[in-house]
Amino acid sequence: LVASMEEVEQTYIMIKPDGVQRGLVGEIISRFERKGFKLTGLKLFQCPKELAEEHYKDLKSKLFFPKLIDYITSGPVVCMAWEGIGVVASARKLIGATNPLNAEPGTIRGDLAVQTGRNVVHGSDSPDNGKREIGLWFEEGELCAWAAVREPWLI
Ligand code: RTP
Repeated sequence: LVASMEEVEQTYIMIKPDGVQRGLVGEIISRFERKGFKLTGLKLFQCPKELAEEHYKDLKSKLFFPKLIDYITSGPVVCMAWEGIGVVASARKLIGATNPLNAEPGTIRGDLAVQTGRNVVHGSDSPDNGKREIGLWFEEGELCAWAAVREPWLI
């Protein structure tokens, strides 16, 4: 029943400024908690422009890049590190398609968003990017490797 360390992944999830402004923080966090993943890092944070640009550096050549940076730095975001078996792909499923109009009902974007440019949440797209992004957004001392005090129904 207990997962081996190789199966356990980390992902970086971020509630974007529209999610914070619209009061969706609790709703979004609770979806990951109820699924059974473990929260290992959490902070409200006003993102500097340089960090937003580094986070989205692969999109630098896109026409929407300046707008994306303005959006992400327009107000505080909620930075989170989540841990669990298959958490990277599973979190992307919980979040839903990038364009909220294509996101299935039941997903965060399917239930709570309309526009790609205001899609309320980010999730890492690979385990390597999960580690990279957690390293980018958190100082080491801000992360907690805690053990759940409960029977291992959920890991
Ligand atoms: P995310 O990184 O936020 O989880 O999103 P994603 O992988 O689903 O999508 P990606 O293509 O990496 O785009 C990153 C974010 O850029 C914004 N975007 N705007 N045409 C547009 O205006 C446009 N396209 C993308 C979205 O906020 C998207 O989540």
